[in-house]
Amino acid sequence: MRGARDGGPALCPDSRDPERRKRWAELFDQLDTNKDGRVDINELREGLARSSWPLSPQEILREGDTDRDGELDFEEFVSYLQERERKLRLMFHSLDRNNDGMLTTLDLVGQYSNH
Ligand SMILES: [Ca+2]
Ligand SMILES: [Ca+2]
Repeated sequence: MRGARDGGPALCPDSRDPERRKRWAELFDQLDTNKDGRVDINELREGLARSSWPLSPQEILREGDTDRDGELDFEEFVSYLQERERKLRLMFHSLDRNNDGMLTTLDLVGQYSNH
């Protein structure tokens, strides 16, 4: 049975970066307003409206919803962010020319939604 548990999304034990993972879990938790462990398009829309991300919920679902059930579960959400961060990290290195680390990839997540 899925979706009947309470509590937040489970953390993956093989995570290489627990801190980042924790941040993502918090973000997911904020988006998942009805706490069913999934983020649907309405929750995405509301969450994006509260944040400064210039992304459309349709776009996030199209890229992130790998099993096409119309919702993001936590793993899909994390995969989406990881893929996004991977791309952004490449961009980051070109932006952060003096390598002082003052740009954060999460800051950039919302700023480059080019397809
Ligand atoms: Ca939900
Ligand atoms: Ca899904």
